[in-house]
Amino acid sequence: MNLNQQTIAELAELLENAELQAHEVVKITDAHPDMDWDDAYAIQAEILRRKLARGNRVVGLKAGLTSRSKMKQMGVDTPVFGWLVDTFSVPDTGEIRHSELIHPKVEPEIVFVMKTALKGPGCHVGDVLAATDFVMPGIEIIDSRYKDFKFDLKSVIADNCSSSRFVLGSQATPIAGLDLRTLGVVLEKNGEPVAIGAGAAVLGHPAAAIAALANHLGARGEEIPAGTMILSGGVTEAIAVKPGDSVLLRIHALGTVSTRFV
Ligand code: 0L1
Ligand code: MG
Repeated sequence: MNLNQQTIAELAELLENAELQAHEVVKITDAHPDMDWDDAYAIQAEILRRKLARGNRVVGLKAGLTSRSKMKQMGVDTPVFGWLVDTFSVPDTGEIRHSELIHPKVEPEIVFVMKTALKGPGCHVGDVLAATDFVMPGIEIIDSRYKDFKFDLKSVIADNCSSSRFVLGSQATPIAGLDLRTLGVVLEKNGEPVAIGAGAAVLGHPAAAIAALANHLGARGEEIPAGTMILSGGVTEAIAVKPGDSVLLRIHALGTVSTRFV
């Protein structure tokens, strides 16, 4: 690590204040070009520590930048990982206050809920399928705290991978007999399809994103606990939304989920 604890705490406070007060900041690597990967995840962990100290609860984990279209959109080439807390959760068909966010975008996700714990290293798609309880459709609302949604990989990891809100569908589907790679995904905005894809867009198989998360945590001596809900990453590029927009996601065999920005 190249940053000291005081700098990590200051950067975590800067980024969390930007989230809570809905304002942009310049990407933190501009002032800290020597920041390394461990520093980035340490800042992310410090933001979570601040939230837990205020009584927030972790309700899930996420993998991000797991599809080629997302990697291309953001100009990066590796997945990233983050956490989700209770205040990010929005009920299916519920409303999201646009003014609480900076420049939100929505992305369609295949969501896993784990039956048993998963621990890397060496975790593979088969391990994930064996450990999965069920899958659901989910809309993730990402809202980078960085100016113009522009960042590098270390800055976005520190910013908890742009996490801000998520909406889960109400249908839980067991994966037996499902090929998650061929599930068709249609994201609609105001009744019009705006992004279309299939599960295989996520690292060839969405379960590969969960395996990558287990291996990432395993390298840190941690695991995915049984019962964890995990967003496996946007199947398509993310779509910007404004107040008044309605968003509906349909995933073949998994059902629908929707939200509205007010
Ligand atoms: O969930 C995601 O794929 C987002 C990861 C962070 C990058 C972004 O803000 O697009
Ligand atoms: Mg996502």
